[in-house]
Amino acid sequence: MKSPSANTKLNQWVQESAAMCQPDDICWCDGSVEEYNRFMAQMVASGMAIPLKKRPNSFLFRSDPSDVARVEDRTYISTPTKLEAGPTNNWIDPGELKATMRGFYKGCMRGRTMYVIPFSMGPIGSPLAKIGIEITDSPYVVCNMHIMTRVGTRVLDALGQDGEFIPCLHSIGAPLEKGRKDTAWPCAPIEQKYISHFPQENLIWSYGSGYGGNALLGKKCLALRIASAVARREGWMAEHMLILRLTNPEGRRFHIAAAFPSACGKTNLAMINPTIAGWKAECIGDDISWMKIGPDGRLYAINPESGFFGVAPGTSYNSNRSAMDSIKANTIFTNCALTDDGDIWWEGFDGKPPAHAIDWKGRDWTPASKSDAAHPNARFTAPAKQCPVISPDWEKLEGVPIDIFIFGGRRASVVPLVHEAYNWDHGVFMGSTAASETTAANIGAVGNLRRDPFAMTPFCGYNMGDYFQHWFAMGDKLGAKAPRIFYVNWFRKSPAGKWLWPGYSENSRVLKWMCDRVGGKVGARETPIGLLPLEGELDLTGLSIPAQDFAELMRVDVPAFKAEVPDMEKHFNRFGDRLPARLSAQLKLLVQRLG
Ligand code: SAT
Ligand code: MN
Repeated sequence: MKSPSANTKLNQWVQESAAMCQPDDICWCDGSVEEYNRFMAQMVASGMAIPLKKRPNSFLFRSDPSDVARVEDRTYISTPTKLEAGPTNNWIDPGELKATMRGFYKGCMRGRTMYVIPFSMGPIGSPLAKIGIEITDSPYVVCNMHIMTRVGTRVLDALGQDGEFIPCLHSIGAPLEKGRKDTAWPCAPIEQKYISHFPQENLIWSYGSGYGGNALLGKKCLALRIASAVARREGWMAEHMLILRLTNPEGRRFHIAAAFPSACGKTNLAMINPTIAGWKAECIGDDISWMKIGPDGRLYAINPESGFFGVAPGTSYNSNRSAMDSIKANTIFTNCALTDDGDIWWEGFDGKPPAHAIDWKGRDWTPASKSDAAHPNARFTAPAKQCPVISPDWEKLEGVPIDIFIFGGRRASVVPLVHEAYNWDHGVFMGSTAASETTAANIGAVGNLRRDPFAMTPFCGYNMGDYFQHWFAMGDKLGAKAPRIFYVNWFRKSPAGKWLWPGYSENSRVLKWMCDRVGGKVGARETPIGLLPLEGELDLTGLSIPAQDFAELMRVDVPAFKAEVPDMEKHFNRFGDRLPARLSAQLKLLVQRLG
Protein backbone atom coordinates (compact mmCIF):
# COMPACT_ATOMS: atom_id res chain seq x y z
CA MET A 1 0.00 0.00 0.00
CA LYS A 2 1.26 3.47 -0.92
CA SER A 3 1.90 5.87 1.94
CA PRO A 4 -0.93 8.34 2.54
CA SER A 5 1.49 10.61 4.44
CA ALA A 6 3.66 13.42 3.13
CA ASN A 7 5.92 13.21 6.20
CA THR A 8 9.39 12.38 4.88
CA LYS A 9 10.75 11.12 8.19
CA LEU A 10 7.75 8.87 8.68
CA ASN A 11 7.92 7.40 5.20
CA GLN A 12 11.61 6.76 5.57
CA TRP A 13 11.15 5.01 8.91
CA VAL A 14 8.34 2.84 7.55
CA GLN A 15 10.49 1.84 4.57
CA GLU A 16 13.48 1.03 6.77
CA SER A 17 11.31 -1.01 9.12
CA ALA A 18 9.76 -2.89 6.21
CA ALA A 19 13.21 -3.62 4.77
CA MET A 20 14.25 -5.07 8.14
CA CYS A 21 11.06 -6.95 9.07
CA GLN A 22 10.22 -8.09 5.51
CA PRO A 23 6.41 -8.23 5.75
CA ASP A 24 4.38 -9.57 2.81
CA ASP A 25 2.56 -6.24 2.58
CA ILE A 26 2.06 -2.90 4.32
CA CYS A 27 -1.27 -1.52 5.49
CA TRP A 28 -1.67 2.08 6.61
CA CYS A 29 -4.50 2.29 9.15
CA ASP A 30 -7.13 4.95 8.56
CA GLY A 31 -8.88 4.49 11.92
CA SER A 32 -12.31 3.94 10.38
CA VAL A 33 -15.08 1.74 11.75
CA GLU A 34 -15.00 -0.14 8.47
CA GLU A 35 -11.31 -0.93 9.04
CA TYR A 36 -11.96 -2.15 12.59
CA ASN A 37 -14.78 -4.40 11.38
CA ARG A 38 -12.67 -5.77 8.55
CA PHE A 39 -9.77 -6.77 10.82
CA MET A 40 -12.13 -8.22 13.39
CA ALA A 41 -13.90 -10.27 10.69
CA GLN A 42 -10.51 -11.59 9.53
CA MET A 43 -9.62 -12.61 13.07
CA VAL A 44 -12.98 -14.31 13.55
CA ALA A 45 -12.41 -16.20 10.29
CA SER A 46 -8.94 -17.30 11.41
CA GLY A 47 -10.26 -18.46 14.80
CA MET A 48 -8.32 -15.88 16.81
CA ALA A 49 -11.44 -13.94 17.84
CA ILE A 50 -14.72 -15.36 19.15
CA PRO A 51 -17.81 -13.17 18.64
CA LEU A 52 -19.97 -12.94 21.77
CA LYS A 53 -23.66 -13.59 21.23
CA LYS A 54 -24.62 -11.70 24.36
CA ARG A 55 -22.62 -8.52 23.70
CA PRO A 56 -23.04 -6.64 20.41
CA ASN A 57 -19.85 -6.12 18.44
CA SER A 58 -17.75 -7.72 21.20
CA PHE A 59 -15.11 -10.42 20.90
CA LEU A 60 -13.12 -12.79 23.07
CA PHE A 61 -9.44 -13.54 22.54
CA ARG A 62 -7.29 -16.15 24.29
CA SER A 63 -3.62 -15.42 24.52
CA ASP A 64 -0.81 -17.93 24.66
CA PRO A 65 -0.34 -19.03 28.31
CA SER A 66 3.22 -17.66 28.13
CA ASP A 67 1.97 -14.21 27.10
CA VAL A 68 -0.50 -12.98 29.72
CA ALA A 69 0.90 -9.76 31.24
CA ARG A 70 3.55 -7.10 31.06
CA VAL A 71 7.03 -8.61 31.38
CA GLU A 72 8.79 -6.23 33.73
CA ASP A 73 12.06 -8.13 33.84
CA ARG A 74 12.30 -7.97 30.03
CA THR A 75 11.51 -4.23 29.95
CA TYR A 76 14.47 -1.92 29.38
CA ILE A 77 15.28 1.75 29.69
CA SER A 78 18.20 2.00 27.32
CA THR A 79 20.03 5.25 28.06
CA PRO A 80 23.67 5.93 27.15
CA THR A 81 24.67 5.24 30.77
CA LYS A 82 23.16 2.91 33.37
CA LEU A 83 23.03 5.77 35.85
CA GLU A 84 20.54 7.64 33.65
CA ALA A 85 18.15 4.67 33.86
CA GLY A 86 18.68 4.49 37.61
CA PRO A 87 18.34 1.69 40.15
CA THR A 88 14.68 0.85 39.44
CA ASN A 89 15.06 0.07 35.73
CA ASN A 90 16.64 -2.74 33.71
CA TRP A 91 19.36 -1.38 31.50
CA ILE A 92 21.28 -2.51 28.43
CA ASP A 93 23.59 -0.29 26.41
CA PRO A 94 21.61 1.13 23.43
CA GLY A 95 24.13 -0.07 20.81
CA GLU A 96 24.15 -3.59 22.21
CA LEU A 97 20.38 -3.77 22.67
CA LYS A 98 19.68 -2.50 19.17
CA ALA A 99 22.10 -5.00 17.66
CA THR A 100 20.40 -7.85 19.52
CA MET A 101 16.93 -6.68 18.59
CA ARG A 102 17.81 -6.05 14.94
CA GLY A 103 18.80 -9.71 14.82
CA PHE A 104 15.30 -10.65 15.97
CA TYR A 105 13.50 -8.09 13.80
CA LYS A 106 15.22 -9.31 10.63
CA GLY A 107 12.54 -11.11 8.63
CA CYS A 108 10.22 -11.28 11.67
CA MET A 109 7.13 -10.22 9.69
CA ARG A 110 7.54 -12.71 6.86
CA GLY A 111 4.17 -14.13 5.88
CA ARG A 112 2.40 -11.29 7.69
CA THR A 113 1.06 -7.80 7.08
CA MET A 114 2.82 -4.80 8.57
CA TYR A 115 0.25 -2.33 9.90
CA VAL A 116 1.17 1.33 10.31
CA ILE A 117 -0.96 2.93 13.02
CA PRO A 118 -0.86 6.72 13.33
CA PHE A 119 -2.18 7.54 16.80
CA SER A 120 -2.56 10.50 19.10
CA MET A 121 -2.16 10.35 22.85
CA GLY A 122 -4.50 13.07 24.00
CA PRO A 123 -7.26 14.74 21.99
CA ILE A 124 -5.96 15.94 18.63
CA GLY A 125 -5.28 19.65 18.92
CA SER A 126 -4.63 19.60 22.68
CA PRO A 127 -1.48 21.46 23.71
CA LEU A 128 -0.62 18.34 25.71
CA ALA A 129 -1.19 15.74 22.97
CA LYS A 130 1.64 13.76 21.35
CA ILE A 131 1.62 11.78 18.14
CA GLY A 132 3.00 8.26 17.92
CA ILE A 133 3.22 5.86 15.02
CA GLU A 134 3.04 2.18 15.87
CA ILE A 135 4.23 -0.37 13.37
CA THR A 136 2.93 -3.83 14.26
CA ASP A 137 2.24 -7.22 12.71
CA SER A 138 -0.73 -7.89 15.01
CA PRO A 139 -4.28 -7.07 13.89
CA TYR A 140 -5.33 -7.59 17.54
CA VAL A 141 -3.06 -4.70 18.45
CA VAL A 142 -4.59 -2.55 15.69
CA CYS A 143 -8.14 -3.11 17.02
CA ASN A 144 -7.10 -2.45 20.61
CA MET A 145 -5.27 0.72 19.56
CA HIS A 146 -8.47 1.87 17.81
CA ILE A 147 -10.17 1.81 21.22
CA MET A 148 -7.32 2.93 23.49
CA THR A 149 -6.02 5.82 21.36
CA ARG A 150 -7.17 8.14 18.59
CA VAL A 151 -6.11 6.41 15.39
CA GLY A 152 -6.00 7.20 11.72
CA THR A 153 -5.96 9.70 8.92
CA ARG A 154 -6.83 12.67 11.12
CA VAL A 155 -3.58 12.00 13.01
CA LEU A 156 -1.58 12.02 9.77
CA ASP A 157 -3.29 15.31 8.90
CA ALA A 158 -2.25 16.76 12.25
CA LEU A 159 1.29 15.46 11.71
CA GLY A 160 1.67 17.16 8.34
CA GLN A 161 4.86 17.14 6.31
CA ASP A 162 7.39 17.72 9.01
CA GLY A 163 5.60 17.16 12.32
CA GLU A 164 7.22 15.23 15.17
CA PHE A 165 6.16 11.70 16.07
CA ILE A 166 7.33 8.97 18.43
CA PRO A 167 8.22 5.82 16.47
CA CYS A 168 6.96 2.63 18.15
CA LEU A 169 8.09 -0.56 16.45
CA HIS A 170 6.30 -3.74 17.50
CA SER A 171 6.42 -7.32 16.34
CA ILE A 172 4.91 -10.41 17.91
CA GLY A 173 8.08 -12.15 16.79
CA ALA A 174 6.52 -15.06 14.95
CA PRO A 175 7.10 -15.07 11.18
CA LEU A 176 4.66 -17.30 9.33
CA GLU A 177 6.31 -19.71 6.93
CA LYS A 178 4.55 -20.30 3.62
CA GLY A 179 1.87 -22.96 3.80
CA ARG A 180 1.97 -23.15 7.63
CA LYS A 181 -1.24 -22.61 9.59
CA ASP A 182 -1.03 -19.78 12.11
CA THR A 183 -1.46 -20.45 15.83
CA ALA A 184 -4.30 -18.69 17.69
CA TRP A 185 -1.89 -16.35 19.49
CA PRO A 186 1.52 -16.23 17.83
CA CYS A 187 4.35 -14.77 19.95
CA ALA A 188 8.01 -15.38 20.77
CA PRO A 189 9.29 -17.36 23.77
CA ILE A 190 9.93 -15.38 26.95
CA GLU A 191 13.72 -15.18 26.52
CA GLN A 192 13.22 -13.46 23.18
CA LYS A 193 10.80 -10.85 24.45
CA TYR A 194 12.17 -7.30 24.71
CA ILE A 195 10.20 -4.18 25.62
CA SER A 196 12.78 -1.48 24.98
CA HIS A 197 12.77 2.28 25.37
CA PHE A 198 15.36 4.72 24.10
CA PRO A 199 14.35 7.95 25.88
CA GLN A 200 17.16 10.05 24.35
CA GLU A 201 15.73 9.34 20.91
CA ASN A 202 12.04 9.08 21.88
CA LEU A 203 12.03 5.60 20.42
CA ILE A 204 10.24 2.37 21.39
CA TRP A 205 11.13 -1.13 20.18
CA SER A 206 9.01 -4.03 21.36
CA TYR A 207 9.48 -7.63 20.30
CA GLY A 208 7.96 -10.99 21.10
CA SER A 209 4.74 -10.26 23.02
CA GLY A 210 1.24 -9.45 21.79
CA TYR A 211 -0.25 -8.69 25.21
CA GLY A 212 -1.35 -5.42 26.82
CA GLY A 213 1.30 -2.90 27.72
CA ASN A 214 3.98 -4.96 25.91
CA ALA A 215 2.21 -4.47 22.61
CA LEU A 216 -0.20 -1.52 22.85
CA LEU A 217 2.73 0.85 22.80
CA GLY A 218 0.76 4.07 23.34
CA LYS A 219 0.01 3.15 26.94
CA LYS A 220 2.81 2.35 29.39
CA CYS A 221 5.64 2.60 26.84
CA LEU A 222 4.80 5.98 25.29
CA ALA A 223 2.40 7.67 27.70
CA LEU A 224 4.46 6.80 30.79
CA ARG A 225 8.05 5.67 30.16
CA ILE A 226 8.91 7.87 27.18
CA ALA A 227 6.53 10.67 28.21
CA SER A 228 7.97 10.86 31.75
CA ALA A 229 11.42 11.51 30.26
CA VAL A 230 10.03 14.06 27.79
CA ALA A 231 8.00 15.71 30.54
CA ARG A 232 11.07 16.20 32.67
CA ARG A 233 12.93 17.83 29.79
CA GLU A 234 9.95 20.01 28.88
CA GLY A 235 8.73 20.85 32.40
CA TRP A 236 5.46 18.94 32.66
CA MET A 237 4.35 15.67 34.29
CA ALA A 238 3.37 12.22 33.00
CA GLU A 239 1.92 10.25 35.88
CA HIS A 240 0.36 6.85 36.56
CA MET A 241 -2.82 8.48 37.86
CA LEU A 242 -6.57 8.31 37.44
CA ILE A 243 -8.38 11.62 37.02
CA LEU A 244 -11.82 12.34 38.44
CA ARG A 245 -14.08 15.31 39.04
CA LEU A 246 -16.17 15.76 42.17
CA THR A 247 -18.88 18.39 42.35
CA ASN A 248 -20.16 19.44 45.76
CA PRO A 249 -23.79 20.33 46.52
CA GLU A 250 -23.05 24.04 45.91
CA GLY A 251 -21.77 23.18 42.43
CA ARG A 252 -18.07 23.73 43.10
CA ARG A 253 -15.88 21.37 41.10
CA PHE A 254 -12.77 19.64 42.39
CA HIS A 255 -10.39 17.65 40.21
CA ILE A 256 -8.46 14.79 41.72
CA ALA A 257 -5.52 12.82 40.35
CA ALA A 258 -4.60 9.65 42.21
CA ALA A 259 -1.75 7.15 42.00
CA PHE A 260 -1.97 3.62 43.41
CA PRO A 261 0.02 0.44 42.87
CA SER A 262 -1.89 -2.37 41.17
CA ALA A 263 -4.67 -4.18 43.05
CA CYS A 264 -5.65 -1.10 45.09
CA GLY A 265 -8.91 -0.31 43.29
CA LYS A 266 -7.78 2.47 40.98
CA THR A 267 -10.35 1.79 38.26
CA ASN A 268 -13.10 1.55 40.90
CA LEU A 269 -12.11 4.92 42.35
CA ALA A 270 -11.96 6.49 38.89
CA MET A 271 -15.62 5.52 38.36
CA ILE A 272 -16.88 6.00 41.91
CA ASN A 273 -20.59 6.44 42.65
CA PRO A 274 -20.63 8.72 45.70
CA THR A 275 -22.84 7.66 48.61
CA ILE A 276 -22.91 11.15 50.13
CA ALA A 277 -25.95 13.27 49.44
CA GLY A 278 -25.61 15.97 46.81
CA TRP A 279 -22.10 15.05 45.62
CA LYS A 280 -21.50 14.01 42.02
CA ALA A 281 -18.49 12.23 40.52
CA GLU A 282 -17.37 12.03 36.90
CA CYS A 283 -14.56 9.98 35.44
CA ILE A 284 -11.93 11.62 33.25
CA GLY A 285 -9.35 8.83 33.12
CA ASP A 286 -8.53 5.57 34.89
CA ASP A 287 -4.79 5.10 34.41
CA ILE A 288 -2.63 7.94 33.09
CA SER A 289 -2.52 11.69 33.59
CA TRP A 290 -0.49 14.20 31.60
CA MET A 291 -0.27 17.55 33.37
CA LYS A 292 1.05 20.94 32.39
CA ILE A 293 0.95 24.33 34.05
CA GLY A 294 -1.73 26.47 32.37
CA PRO A 295 -1.77 30.22 31.64
CA ASP A 296 -3.34 30.85 35.08
CA GLY A 297 -0.50 29.04 36.86
CA ARG A 298 -2.56 25.99 37.84
CA LEU A 299 -1.79 22.41 36.89
CA TYR A 300 -4.03 21.11 34.05
CA ALA A 301 -4.51 17.40 33.36
CA ILE A 302 -5.59 15.39 30.35
CA ASN A 303 -6.20 11.68 29.99
CA PRO A 304 -3.97 10.74 27.03
CA GLU A 305 -5.99 7.57 26.38
CA SER A 306 -9.44 7.08 24.90
CA GLY A 307 -10.31 3.68 26.35
CA PHE A 308 -10.05 1.47 29.40
CA PHE A 309 -7.79 -1.57 29.46
CA GLY A 310 -9.18 -2.86 32.72
CA VAL A 311 -8.60 -5.96 34.82
CA ALA A 312 -11.71 -8.11 34.42
CA PRO A 313 -11.68 -10.48 37.44
CA GLY A 314 -13.32 -8.83 40.43
CA THR A 315 -15.22 -6.35 38.26
CA SER A 316 -18.96 -6.60 38.97
CA TYR A 317 -22.08 -4.49 39.43
CA ASN A 318 -21.23 -4.67 43.09
CA SER A 319 -17.64 -3.40 42.83
CA ASN A 320 -17.89 -1.14 39.76
CA ARG A 321 -21.27 -0.58 38.16
CA SER A 322 -19.95 1.96 35.67
CA ALA A 323 -17.24 -0.36 34.40
CA MET A 324 -19.87 -3.09 33.86
CA ASP A 325 -22.04 -0.64 31.93
CA SER A 326 -19.00 0.42 29.85
CA ILE A 327 -18.43 -3.12 28.54
CA LYS A 328 -21.92 -4.03 27.34
CA ALA A 329 -20.95 -3.67 23.68
CA ASN A 330 -18.05 -2.79 21.35
CA THR A 331 -15.59 -4.38 23.77
CA ILE A 332 -12.59 -6.68 23.32
CA PHE A 333 -12.16 -9.31 26.04
CA THR A 334 -8.88 -11.12 26.53
CA ASN A 335 -8.40 -14.27 28.61
CA CYS A 336 -11.89 -14.22 30.11
CA ALA A 337 -14.01 -17.39 30.31
CA LEU A 338 -16.73 -18.10 27.72
CA THR A 339 -20.19 -19.20 28.87
CA ASP A 340 -22.36 -21.68 26.99
CA ASP A 341 -24.81 -18.94 25.99
CA GLY A 342 -22.09 -16.83 24.41
CA ASP A 343 -21.14 -14.37 27.13
CA ILE A 344 -17.96 -13.78 29.09
CA TRP A 345 -17.45 -14.63 32.74
CA TRP A 346 -14.73 -14.24 35.36
CA GLU A 347 -14.09 -14.79 39.03
CA GLY A 348 -15.95 -12.13 41.01
CA PHE A 349 -18.68 -11.65 38.35
CA ASP A 350 -22.18 -10.95 39.70
CA GLY A 351 -24.44 -13.88 40.47
CA LYS A 352 -23.74 -17.57 40.58
CA PRO A 353 -20.87 -19.03 38.53
CA PRO A 354 -22.03 -20.77 35.35
CA ALA A 355 -22.49 -24.53 35.65
CA HIS A 356 -20.18 -24.92 32.66
CA ALA A 357 -17.87 -22.62 30.74
CA ILE A 358 -14.77 -22.68 28.56
CA ASP A 359 -11.78 -21.35 30.50
CA TRP A 360 -9.16 -18.91 29.23
CA LYS A 361 -7.06 -21.79 27.97
CA GLY A 362 -9.99 -23.13 25.92
CA ARG A 363 -10.72 -26.07 28.24
CA ASP A 364 -14.01 -27.18 29.79
CA TRP A 365 -14.53 -25.59 33.18
CA THR A 366 -17.07 -26.10 35.98
CA PRO A 367 -17.24 -24.58 39.46
CA ALA A 368 -15.60 -27.82 40.67
CA SER A 369 -12.50 -27.14 38.53
CA LYS A 370 -9.30 -26.52 40.44
CA SER A 371 -8.10 -23.62 38.29
CA ASP A 372 -9.59 -20.21 37.58
CA ALA A 373 -11.90 -19.86 34.60
CA ALA A 374 -10.47 -16.45 33.71
CA HIS A 375 -6.79 -15.55 33.97
CA PRO A 376 -6.22 -13.22 36.97
CA ASN A 377 -4.90 -10.59 34.52
CA ALA A 378 -7.76 -11.06 32.02
CA ARG A 379 -8.75 -7.72 30.52
CA PHE A 380 -11.49 -5.75 28.82
CA THR A 381 -10.74 -3.06 26.26
CA ALA A 382 -13.65 -0.61 26.12
CA PRO A 383 -14.16 2.88 24.69
CA ALA A 384 -14.07 5.52 27.47
CA LYS A 385 -17.07 7.25 25.92
CA GLN A 386 -19.20 4.22 26.85
CA CYS A 387 -18.67 4.88 30.55
CA PRO A 388 -21.95 6.19 32.02
CA VAL A 389 -20.06 8.52 34.39
CA ILE A 390 -17.51 9.81 31.89
CA SER A 391 -17.22 13.57 32.28
CA PRO A 392 -18.60 15.70 29.44
CA ASP A 393 -15.23 17.48 29.69
CA TRP A 394 -13.04 14.38 29.42
CA GLU A 395 -11.71 15.43 26.02
CA LYS A 396 -11.33 19.13 26.82
CA LEU A 397 -8.24 20.23 24.92
CA GLU A 398 -6.73 22.25 27.77
CA GLY A 399 -7.54 19.60 30.40
CA VAL A 400 -8.94 20.11 33.88
CA PRO A 401 -7.27 21.98 36.79
CA ILE A 402 -6.05 19.56 39.47
CA ASP A 403 -6.85 20.48 43.11
CA ILE A 404 -5.86 17.26 44.84
CA PHE A 405 -3.24 14.53 44.50
CA ILE A 406 -3.79 11.22 46.26
CA PHE A 407 -1.24 8.51 46.93
CA GLY A 408 -1.93 5.26 48.66
CA GLY A 409 -1.40 1.59 49.05
CA ARG A 410 -2.83 -1.54 50.55
CA ARG A 411 -1.90 -1.83 54.23
CA ALA A 412 -3.61 -4.15 56.72
CA SER A 413 -2.15 -2.14 59.57
CA VAL A 414 -0.10 0.96 60.48
CA VAL A 415 -1.46 3.50 57.96
CA PRO A 416 -4.73 5.34 58.80
CA LEU A 417 -7.62 5.81 56.38
CA VAL A 418 -6.48 9.28 55.34
CA HIS A 419 -3.88 11.89 56.14
CA GLU A 420 -2.87 15.11 54.48
CA ALA A 421 0.64 16.36 53.81
CA TYR A 422 1.85 19.42 55.72
CA ASN A 423 3.16 20.95 52.50
CA TRP A 424 4.36 20.05 49.01
CA ASP A 425 7.73 18.65 50.17
CA HIS A 426 6.00 16.45 52.69
CA GLY A 427 3.58 15.29 49.97
CA VAL A 428 6.48 14.39 47.67
CA PHE A 429 7.92 12.44 50.59
CA MET A 430 4.63 10.56 50.94
CA GLY A 431 4.59 9.74 47.22
CA SER A 432 8.22 8.66 47.24
CA THR A 433 7.72 6.26 50.15
CA ALA A 434 4.31 4.92 49.08
CA ALA A 435 4.10 1.24 49.89
CA SER A 436 1.70 -1.60 49.41
CA GLU A 437 1.40 -5.16 50.63
CA THR A 438 1.74 -7.64 47.82
CA THR A 439 -1.39 -9.56 46.85
CA ALA A 440 -1.97 -12.60 44.70
CA ALA A 441 -1.83 -10.22 41.72
CA ASN A 442 1.83 -9.40 42.41
CA ILE A 443 4.90 -11.52 42.37
CA GLY A 444 6.48 -12.20 45.76
CA ALA A 445 5.06 -13.52 48.97
CA VAL A 446 1.57 -12.30 49.83
CA GLY A 447 1.69 -9.64 52.52
CA ASN A 448 5.25 -8.40 51.85
CA LEU A 449 5.68 -4.66 51.90
CA ARG A 450 6.80 -3.19 48.58
CA ARG A 451 7.75 0.46 48.09
CA ASP A 452 6.32 1.69 44.82
CA PRO A 453 7.08 5.42 44.68
CA PHE A 454 4.24 7.34 42.99
CA ALA A 455 3.09 3.91 41.63
CA MET A 456 5.73 4.59 38.97
CA THR A 457 8.35 1.91 39.65
CA PRO A 458 7.79 0.01 36.38
CA PHE A 459 6.93 3.15 34.41
CA CYS A 460 9.56 5.82 35.06
CA GLY A 461 11.71 6.28 31.95
CA TYR A 462 14.74 7.70 33.76
CA ASN A 463 16.55 7.72 37.11
CA MET A 464 13.88 7.80 39.79
CA GLY A 465 16.05 10.00 41.99
CA ASP A 466 15.84 12.62 39.25
CA TYR A 467 12.11 11.97 39.00
CA PHE A 468 11.72 12.87 42.71
CA GLN A 469 13.66 16.06 42.01
CA HIS A 470 11.32 16.83 39.11
CA TRP A 471 8.38 16.71 41.54
CA PHE A 472 10.12 19.31 43.71
CA ALA A 473 10.83 21.47 40.66
CA MET A 474 7.16 21.35 39.64
CA GLY A 475 6.08 22.28 43.18
CA ASP A 476 8.44 25.26 43.14
CA LYS A 477 6.90 26.45 39.87
CA LEU A 478 3.33 25.94 41.08
CA GLY A 479 3.88 27.65 44.43
CA ALA A 480 0.61 28.44 46.18
CA LYS A 481 -1.33 27.02 43.20
CA ALA A 482 0.03 23.53 43.74
CA PRO A 483 -2.54 20.77 44.38
CA ARG A 484 -2.88 19.60 47.98
CA ILE A 485 -1.51 16.13 48.66
CA PHE A 486 -3.19 13.30 50.60
CA TYR A 487 -2.42 9.68 51.43
CA VAL A 488 -5.10 7.01 51.82
CA ASN A 489 -5.38 3.42 52.93
CA TRP A 490 -8.76 1.79 52.25
CA PHE A 491 -7.50 -1.59 53.48
CA ARG A 492 -6.79 -1.34 57.20
CA LYS A 493 -7.90 -4.30 59.28
CA SER A 494 -8.61 -4.79 62.98
CA PRO A 495 -6.17 -6.86 65.02
CA ALA A 496 -8.71 -9.68 64.57
CA GLY A 497 -8.41 -9.35 60.77
CA LYS A 498 -11.73 -7.62 60.01
CA TRP A 499 -11.90 -4.82 57.40
CA LEU A 500 -12.36 -1.54 59.26
CA TRP A 501 -13.61 0.45 56.28
CA PRO A 502 -16.32 -0.55 53.75
CA GLY A 503 -14.38 0.96 50.82
CA TYR A 504 -15.73 1.22 47.25
CA SER A 505 -18.46 3.90 46.98
CA GLU A 506 -18.02 4.84 50.63
CA ASN A 507 -14.55 6.15 49.77
CA SER A 508 -16.45 9.21 48.53
CA ARG A 509 -16.64 10.29 52.19
CA VAL A 510 -12.87 10.57 52.27
CA LEU A 511 -12.84 12.47 48.97
CA LYS A 512 -15.43 14.84 50.44
CA TRP A 513 -13.16 15.55 53.41
CA MET A 514 -10.31 16.35 51.04
CA CYS A 515 -12.47 18.73 48.99
CA ASP A 516 -13.70 20.38 52.18
CA ARG A 517 -10.07 20.83 53.24
CA VAL A 518 -9.35 22.57 49.93
CA GLY A 519 -12.55 24.61 50.34
CA GLY A 520 -11.55 25.58 53.88
CA LYS A 521 -14.66 24.00 55.37
CA VAL A 522 -12.99 21.58 57.76
CA GLY A 523 -9.99 21.63 60.04
CA ALA A 524 -7.40 19.01 60.82
CA ARG A 525 -5.33 17.80 63.71
CA GLU A 526 -1.56 17.67 63.55
CA THR A 527 0.01 14.27 64.07
CA PRO A 528 3.58 13.07 63.52
CA ILE A 529 2.66 11.63 60.09
CA GLY A 530 0.49 14.47 58.82
CA LEU A 531 -2.91 16.11 59.15
CA LEU A 532 -5.88 13.95 60.13
CA PRO A 533 -9.63 14.71 60.23
CA LEU A 534 -10.98 16.34 63.37
CA GLU A 535 -13.45 14.36 65.44
CA GLY A 536 -16.81 14.32 63.62
CA GLU A 537 -15.57 16.02 60.44
CA LEU A 538 -15.32 12.91 58.29
CA ASP A 539 -18.91 12.41 57.14
CA LEU A 540 -20.12 9.02 58.37
CA THR A 541 -23.85 9.74 58.01
CA GLY A 542 -25.73 6.54 57.32
CA LEU A 543 -22.77 4.26 58.05
CA SER A 544 -22.76 2.10 61.11
CA ILE A 545 -19.13 1.76 62.06
CA PRO A 546 -18.57 1.04 65.77
CA ALA A 547 -16.73 3.96 67.41
CA GLN A 548 -13.99 1.62 68.49
CA ASP A 549 -13.39 0.43 64.92
CA PHE A 550 -13.34 3.98 63.60
CA ALA A 551 -10.79 4.96 66.24
CA GLU A 552 -8.59 2.05 65.16
CA LEU A 553 -9.02 3.02 61.50
CA MET A 554 -7.78 6.54 62.21
CA ARG A 555 -5.13 5.62 64.77
CA VAL A 556 -1.61 6.90 64.17
CA ASP A 557 0.51 3.97 65.26
CA VAL A 558 3.68 5.82 66.26
CA PRO A 559 5.76 2.78 67.26
CA ALA A 560 4.81 1.01 64.01
CA PHE A 561 5.78 4.07 61.94
CA LYS A 562 9.06 4.29 63.83
CA ALA A 563 9.70 0.66 63.04
CA GLU A 564 9.38 1.46 59.32
CA VAL A 565 11.99 4.20 59.29
CA PRO A 566 14.91 1.82 58.61
CA ASP A 567 13.06 0.43 55.58
CA MET A 568 12.47 3.98 54.31
CA GLU A 569 16.18 4.73 54.77
CA LYS A 570 17.13 1.60 52.90
CA HIS A 571 14.70 2.54 50.13
CA PHE A 572 16.18 6.04 49.86
CA ASN A 573 19.75 4.74 49.92
CA ARG A 574 19.15 2.94 46.64
CA PHE A 575 19.18 6.31 44.89
CA GLY A 576 22.62 7.31 46.16
CA ASP A 577 23.52 10.90 45.43
CA ARG A 578 20.57 11.24 43.04
CA LEU A 579 18.28 11.35 46.07
CA PRO A 580 17.15 14.97 46.53
CA ALA A 581 18.35 16.46 49.83
CA ARG A 582 14.79 17.67 50.35
CA LEU A 583 13.66 14.05 50.71
CA SER A 584 16.28 13.17 53.31
CA ALA A 585 15.24 16.36 55.11
CA GLN A 586 11.63 15.16 55.14
CA LEU A 587 12.63 11.80 56.56
CA LYS A 588 14.54 13.59 59.31
CA LEU A 589 11.51 15.73 60.12
CA LEU A 590 9.32 12.64 60.29
CA VAL A 591 11.75 10.97 62.68
CA GLN A 592 11.74 14.10 64.86
CA ARG A 593 7.95 14.29 64.90
CA LEU A 594 7.70 10.60 65.79
CA GLY A 595 9.87 11.47 68.80
O1 SAT B 1 -0.81 -4.36 30.33
S1 SAT B 1 -0.89 -2.96 30.76
O2 SAT B 1 0.45 -2.44 31.02
O3 SAT B 1 -1.51 -2.15 29.74
C1 SAT B 1 -1.82 -2.83 32.17
C2 SAT B 1 -1.02 -3.03 33.39
O4 SAT B 1 -0.33 -4.04 33.52
O5 SAT B 1 -1.06 -2.15 34.26
MN1 MN C 1 -1.80 1.17 35.23
